[in-house]
Amino acid sequence: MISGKLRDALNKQVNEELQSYYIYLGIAAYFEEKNLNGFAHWMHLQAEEERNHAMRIYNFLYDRGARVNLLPLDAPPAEWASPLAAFEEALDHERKISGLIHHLVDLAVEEKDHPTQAFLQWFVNEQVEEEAAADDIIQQLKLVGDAPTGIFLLDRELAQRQPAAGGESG
Ligand code: OFO
Repeated sequence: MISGKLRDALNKQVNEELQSYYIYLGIAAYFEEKNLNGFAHWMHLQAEEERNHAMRIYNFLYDRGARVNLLPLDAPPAEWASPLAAFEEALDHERKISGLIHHLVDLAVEEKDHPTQAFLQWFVNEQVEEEAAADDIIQQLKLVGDAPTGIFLLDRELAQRQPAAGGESG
């Protein structure tokens, strides 16, 4: 049986993942508005991954005999100064999420909850990939600067992103 402390912290993480979904949906809408359809496609897939992360934790809580309490979400911003600013916000957000995941692992260790520790390892690794992916795009955007041809080519590249395999993974 999962402890009340860990249950509440995982419930909060369901909310954080859904908040991530909402922020990335907001960024996708901003790209859509700018006719950057490849950027929007990339962000839609990222948003979907976040919803899947929330569902992983949701399902885990029920598997452990706990219940899920859904919490309110904040409205994301509607505007960013540039595609670079939007991706920088995404990376800052992922760094915050990594910190929260690490805190959850610490709590699971304190509570001597081995199943939760094992469960969270997937998220620890996923965060490394997510931070690296956002940082990679930020570096490309910095190289391109305001050059329309560079933005156009990057938009085409981001349009190639494929959904993560395996339903709720990724
Ligand atoms: Fe982007 O992170 Fe979920 O966990």
